[in-house]
This record gives sequence, structure tokens and C-alpha cells, in this order.
Amino acid sequence: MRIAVLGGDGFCGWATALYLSRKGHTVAIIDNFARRLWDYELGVQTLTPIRPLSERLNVWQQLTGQTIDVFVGDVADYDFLSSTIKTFQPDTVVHFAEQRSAPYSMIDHKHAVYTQVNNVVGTLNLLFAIRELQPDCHIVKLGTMGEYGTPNIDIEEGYITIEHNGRKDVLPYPKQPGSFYHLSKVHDSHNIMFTCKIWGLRATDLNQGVVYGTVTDEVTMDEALINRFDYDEVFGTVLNRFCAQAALGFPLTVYGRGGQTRGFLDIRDTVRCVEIACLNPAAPGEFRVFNQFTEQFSVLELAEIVKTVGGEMGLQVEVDHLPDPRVEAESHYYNAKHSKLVDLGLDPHMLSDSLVDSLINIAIRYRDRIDPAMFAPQVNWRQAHNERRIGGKAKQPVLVKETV
Ligand code: NAD
Ligand code: USQ
Repeated sequence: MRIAVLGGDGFCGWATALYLSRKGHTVAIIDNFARRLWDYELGVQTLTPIRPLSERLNVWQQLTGQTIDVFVGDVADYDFLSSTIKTFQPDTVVHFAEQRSAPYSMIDHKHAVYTQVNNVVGTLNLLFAIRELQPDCHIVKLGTMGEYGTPNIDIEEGYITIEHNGRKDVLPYPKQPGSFYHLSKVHDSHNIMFTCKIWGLRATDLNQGVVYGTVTDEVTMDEALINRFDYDEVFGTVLNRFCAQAALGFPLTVYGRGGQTRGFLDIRDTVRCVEIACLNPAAPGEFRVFNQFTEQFSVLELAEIVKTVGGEMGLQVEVDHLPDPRVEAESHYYNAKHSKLVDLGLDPHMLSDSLVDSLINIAIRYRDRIDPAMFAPQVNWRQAHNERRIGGKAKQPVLVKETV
């Protein structure tokens, strides 16, 4: 297949592009390096030293003989995106190219607006470009489990059957997102569903849980291919952060009571799930939703697991409870269905098999690069305007898009 990976320089996109290339697909990466700029803006860096994209791809070609085309530009720029689609003519587009941090979207007004414009306009552009230039192309879009929030009933895969006043229908599952970022994903889902209905586009929304780890078979082929491992308070996800904290002997930053429960998956399952979606495309006019995670844990359960396993490895791990900077339920019912990808062939990796090699050992290996100032949460959902403190000084983040 000809597969365009939008956001292919990012964490999920890089691992996916290499995986699909190694499987023999013709892959193109489309990215504007916004993610690298957000690191500069916030004064943070990935734990692992990632190389420039051109260097990564040269090494990939030398190792495998496979070429991955690159189109550098902004998906939210319609002329750029449509000319890229016209040139590459993909059978499938995998769309990762969004601002994906909930805390980033909650910094202040500018960051909320930027997140929603970047994400919603980028996806709208893709829908229009596919309709105009490549209408049979299958869109595989990265959504999030956070679109559903934490309702007090079971979470279904995209749709729920409702009986009301004696009548019955299958309706989109209700959405209760918890940040301006998560809201952008809901807006995307509605736009994609609408265009499948009116134009007959074919799309799969992968409502992905929190991804952990950094190791895939491809990125370990050479140090130059290493993937991101974010641990800072804005882009670092909870398990990566706990492992970086454990590696440095800092208490684990559990927000509130830690009863917040989420779906999680290994990065190796992300790439496999995307492959499964590509190989089993939605039908024309179909808007399909898969819940993409493998296990669910509460934040406190994760902290206890890291404490136990870290302790067995000789690390001193303590668990701290900080006031929750987010507005979220700190204990709640959570039971989300996730059988559709398994039915199509996903053989999940379990955290118990990944924690040491894909997380704790990586954190230990690069622990000299860890800056503990990045551990404290500084973006508070209750404030409309947040200042972040870097190196002891208050710093008002400057939106990179405005300064570049
Ligand atoms: P990431 O920030 O590492 O990668 C996103 C990539 O998209 C970056 O390389 C960035 O430069 C690029 N990008 C962003 N906006 C762009 C634009 N307008 N034009 C061109 N390129 C642009 O994020 P990630 O962790 O790889 O997440 C990828 C996708 O998966 C996101 O849509 C995210 O919402 C979703 N997702 C991620 C997780 C997770 O835990 N990482 C979980 C669920 C869903
Ligand atoms: N948390 C802590 N301590 C920390 C960091 C986080 O207790 O140091 C808690 C948060 O309060 C939250 C939970 O851990 O309850 C998850 O937070 P997270 O930062 O790991 O993940 P989240 O903000 O939900 O976002 C991440 C990705 C996002 C993706 C989402 C999937 O950044 O792109 O959409 O996971 S989901 O959570 O299913 O919506």
C-alpha cells in the first residue's frame, strides 16, 4: 500500500512509519516539526536524544534499503496538504499530526485556540483534500479514549444502542472530554463522521489510550533511530514520568488520590493496531470507531507497580500525592470495551512484559539527561492563564507558531 503518515516525526508516527516501511509498504512522512518547536518553547526535551528527521531516514535507508519520502509542511495549510496528497496519491492516510497534550491546551487562551485550530483545521483540510483528489483513500485517524470521559456506565466502541420513549436507535457514544485538547478530538470525530455520511469517505477513528514505552523492533536497530520519551509535565504521559522519576530517585507524582483510571497500551501495539486498521479498511461511507488500548490501570496502581518493580531493581521509589492540577474525577467507575482490534488479530503486549525493558531501563540509561525541574505540574485547569517556572524563573510560554 501507499501510506502517508501525517505527523511521522512524532512519537507514534515515527514508530509507525518505520514499522509499515519494514512491512514493505511505500511510506511518506508529512510533518512540520511543530513538536520539536514546542519543546523549545517550553524549555523541555525528550529523555532520549532524537536525531533530525533527515538523519533518521538516511540511516533507515542504509539499514533496510527502504526509502521513506518526506513532505515538510503544515497540515493546517490546505495548499500544502492538497499538493502533497496529489503528488503521493496514498491508498491510506494515517493522521497523527495534531497537538496532543492536554496540559499544553490548558496553558492559556492562545494555547487553547492554537490547539483547536491546528487539530480541527488540519483534519478538515485532510477531509476536503481526500474528497477532491483521492476519494477512495482510507483515513485512519488517531482519536483518544479521553473523548468519552469517565461516565458511570460501560464505554462502548464508538456507538451505543439507546431505547428512549419506546423507540430504539444506534447513536454515537456520548462525549465528555476533559481538556481543550480532548475536545479538539471530539470535534474531529464529528467532522469525519459527517463527511463519511455526505461524501461517502471511508474512515477509522482509533480512540487510543495512553501510550507508554519507546522500544519497537525498528527503532532499536540503530541508536540514530531512537524514538522520543517525554517525561516533562506538559508532554510526558503518566507512566513515562513515573519511570523517569523512579530512575532519579524522585517521588512519583500521583495527582490527587490517584483513582483516575485510563486505558493504556505499549507503543508496539500502537503500530500493530494502525497496521490492522490499514489492512482492513472501512467501507465507503463507513465511519468506524475502534477503542485502541490493551489494559486499564488507575494512576495509583501504576505508581505501586513502578514502586515494586523499581524496588526489585534496586531503585528507591516513593509515592507522593500532589494536589490534582486537573479537573477530573479522582475515583470513578471505568469499564471500556476494546475487542474490535483483538478480533482483527491484535495480540497485545502486557505492561508486566514491557515495564523493565521499554521503560525503566531506558530511563536509567539516559538518566543524566533528566531535568527534575520538569516533574512538578505547573498547568492548572482552574486557571485561565498559567505561567510555567523554568530554572527557578517564571516564564510565560510564547506560542511558537507566532514567533517562528
Ligand atoms: P507527537 O507530538 O509526538 O507527534 C505529533 C507529530 O505531528 C509531531 O511530529 C508534530 O510535529 C506533527 N504535527 C502536529 N501538528 C502538525 C501540523 N499542523 N502539520 C504537520 N505536522 C504536525 O504526538 P504522539 O504522541 O505521536 O501522538 C500522535 C497522535 O496520536 C496524536 O493525534 C495524539 O492525539 C494521538 N494519541 C497519542 C497518545 C499518546 O499517548 N502519545 C494517546 C492517544 C492518542
Ligand atoms: N497524572 C498523574 N501524575 C502525573 C501525570 C499524570 O497523576 O505526573 C494523571 C493525570 O491527572 C491523568 C492521568 O494521569 O488522570 C493520565 O494523564 P497523562 O498525562 O498520562 O495522559 P492524558 O493527559 O490523558 O493524555 C495522554 C496523551 C494524549 C492522549 C491521552 C489518551 O498525551 O495525547 O489522547 O493520553 S486518554 O488518556 O485515553 O485520553
